[in-house]
Amino acid sequence: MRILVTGGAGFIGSALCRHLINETQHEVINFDKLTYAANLDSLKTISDNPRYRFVQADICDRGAVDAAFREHKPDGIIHLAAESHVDRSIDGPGEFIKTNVMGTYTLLDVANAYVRDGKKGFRFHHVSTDEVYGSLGDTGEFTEETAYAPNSPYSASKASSDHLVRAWHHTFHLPVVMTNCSNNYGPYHFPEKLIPLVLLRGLDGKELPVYGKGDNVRDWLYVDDHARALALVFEKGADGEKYNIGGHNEVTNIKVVEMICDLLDELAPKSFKHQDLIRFVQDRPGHDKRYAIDASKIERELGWKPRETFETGLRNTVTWYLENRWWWEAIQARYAGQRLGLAKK
Ligand code: NAD
Ligand code: TDX
Repeated sequence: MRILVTGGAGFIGSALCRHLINETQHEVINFDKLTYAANLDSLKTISDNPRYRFVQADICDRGAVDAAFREHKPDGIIHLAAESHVDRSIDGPGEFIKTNVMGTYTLLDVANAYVRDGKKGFRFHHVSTDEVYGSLGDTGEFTEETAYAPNSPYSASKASSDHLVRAWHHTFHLPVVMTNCSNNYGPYHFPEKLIPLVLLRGLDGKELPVYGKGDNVRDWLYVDDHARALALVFEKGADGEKYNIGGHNEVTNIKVVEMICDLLDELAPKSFKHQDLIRFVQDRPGHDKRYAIDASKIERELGWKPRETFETGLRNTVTWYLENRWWWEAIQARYAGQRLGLAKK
């Protein structure tokens, strides 16, 4: 199949493109605007493959989306392009509404016209987040039936896009599948997010910021496990269905940071203990307490299971960053790990 992947130069999108090219026979058209979060270096290993092509364009630009559909005639779309960082959505929500809501609308509208014009077997796979379900207390997990209760501008924009996809399926019978996953981590992760931020600051001997008391819980999913799940849902997911994807790895933020510190002590030892760099800092406004995913539907119906535990995945990740300085040193010129999202004017 020829798949239009939006956001294929981002963290998860690039893992998906690498997976589709290396592990399947699909063709990939990577449609990406190349925002600050994009990195074509993440695609170096596949960019010469004849089954891979790249289009630099904005999903909000209807003319460009139309042209990509006309020229490449995709058999389906896996839509990942988004503004993805919660802290940035606090500082500047506008881009999140534009890309995540209007961009998704534009893709749906073009895809719908394409199907109505006679394209057979097309499917629209929308990639979303567990953050649309809001925040959990000490117990329970998000299922596909959990009511939406987004709390940040980011999660509200993703929830809006989920609703648009649902509506296009219900009203226009556009063939869709949806996935909502928990926090991803792994190689090629932009260092604004907790794990790569702490890893790179730790390597530089800088203070490691933990928001609030560090007792917020995230459910970590190794990015290559996620990429396999996305390909599987695209290929085998039932029309109109939604699948939650998670790695069964609930960990408090302070524990995540301590684990990274211990790995750095082992793999890149310094004269000090990395845990001495930990600092508790002002909390994120509206900080969701806990996320946890019930992934039993995708496991039961499609036979997917994560391969990495948090211990193995985190060790792979730290090792990868230590061996691939070329990738992240180039990014540090654009973003050096400063605090974002304090809602200051
Ligand atoms: P990312 O920020 O690393 O990458 C986003 C990509 O989208 C970038 O390459 C960027 O250039 C591109 N993009 C942004 N605006 C665009 C536009 N208007 N037109 C075309 N391209 C545009 O994001 P990510 O972490 O890889 O997340 C990918 C998707 O998965 C997002 O939809 C996100 O909401 C979702 N998601 C992410 C996580 C996570 O932990 N990272 C968890 C759950 C869901
Ligand atoms: O410096 C930090 N210190 C800190 O304590 C940063 C950057 C984060 N945190 C905390 C906030 C969160 O509780 O760590 C946790 C993880 O933060 P992020 O890496 O920013 O991820 P999160 O806000 O949980 O959102 C991520 O998972 C869901 C992705 O960025 C989203 O795109 C995805 O939908």
